[in-house]
Amino acid sequence: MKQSLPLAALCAFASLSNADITLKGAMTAGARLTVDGSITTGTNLTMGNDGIVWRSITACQTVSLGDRTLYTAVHATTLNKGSNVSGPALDPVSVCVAPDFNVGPFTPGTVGASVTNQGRLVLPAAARGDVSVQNQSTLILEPGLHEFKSLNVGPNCQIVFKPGSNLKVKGDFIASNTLRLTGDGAPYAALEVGGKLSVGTDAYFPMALIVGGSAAFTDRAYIRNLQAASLSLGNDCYVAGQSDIVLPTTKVFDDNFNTETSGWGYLSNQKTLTNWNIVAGTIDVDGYDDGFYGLDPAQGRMVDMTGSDASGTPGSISTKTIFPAGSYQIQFKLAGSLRSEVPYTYEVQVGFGNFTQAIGLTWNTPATLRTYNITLTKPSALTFKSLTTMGSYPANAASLWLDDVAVYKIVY
Ligand SMILES: [Ca+2]
Ligand SMILES: [Ca+2]
Repeated sequence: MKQSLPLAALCAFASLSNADITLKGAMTAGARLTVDGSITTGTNLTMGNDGIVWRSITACQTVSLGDRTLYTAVHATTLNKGSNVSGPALDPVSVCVAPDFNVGPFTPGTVGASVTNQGRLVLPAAARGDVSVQNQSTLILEPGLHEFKSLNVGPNCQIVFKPGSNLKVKGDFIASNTLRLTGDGAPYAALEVGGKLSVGTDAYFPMALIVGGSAAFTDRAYIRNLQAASLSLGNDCYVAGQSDIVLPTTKVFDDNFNTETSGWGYLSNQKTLTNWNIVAGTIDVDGYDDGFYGLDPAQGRMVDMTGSDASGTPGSISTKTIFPAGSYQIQFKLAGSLRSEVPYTYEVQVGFGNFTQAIGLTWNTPATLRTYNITLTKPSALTFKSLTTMGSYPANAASLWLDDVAVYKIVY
């Protein structure tokens, strides 16, 4: 018997399975951009430091990558790289065809709609004029095609897409900070903008997006598949893809500290660890299971980066493993001191080859995973060093908690 998938299901799959950026013109991005898929631009591409592009970069002109960028392939006329950039040599293109795609047609209406401050409006699918959504408001789109002449959105708003709802904006779509496109239909919705798209910080756009004009997102945008005339991204943006993309990495180091028993116990002042040398001061290993009330049971045991002696010498640890030169991704979790009796901000520095990064966290910050991409130019250990020296006990016997340290070798 022959089976067929409904078209809607096919389209939904297509919109979820790509995390690609396709531009007729240029793209610029700030620091720490992650793209799960590929980037294709008709002219130049410029990325800031610490970016990752998991699939290929294709540009009809120059590609400029900041320090410590990771990429898997670049096809362009010219490749400029910052320091410690990981990836294969430029694969030059001599003839390049700029991407092309069509937006519209659009058939908006003339009667607009507006949601006033802190309001909530449910809109049936229809052709409309200019639509505005003011501060802290919610616009709910019923199933069907919504066609607006333009769309303006104030800060801290959300647009809820019911399943089967799609949105076309003939003119510009302008939004302030913290706009979330949510609802069960959002990941599957088609969103088209004929004019320009300009969005503030902390945008969440989980659907495929087509923009006839320029697209601009400020810091911390989350977007999926995007086609536009050109694109500008701030810092810390993420172009998300399907969850099953296999990262080109091999795990070469992994330590969750859960089996540490040497000197085990509440306030242990430990001087040895299985996989690490303690190169300055002392550290503590504690967990919820020894009665350390602030810790998350799910983390098992963790390392407090400063021991418990009243001298308060900040701890410093270094992997016994020396990693050969090459490209790596390191991951680890850091939490605040989690001790309300010492409610301070502590700072820990991670070091790997020429790379160092100081991280300061307030006392009540939960354990958060951090990821960095680093190229070693010479064999190196991974180090964590407590930077904070506090005046007197017990404040000088606390630091950040370290857990779940992993090192991945990048494999091309
Ligand atoms: Ca642990
Ligand atoms: Ca301590």
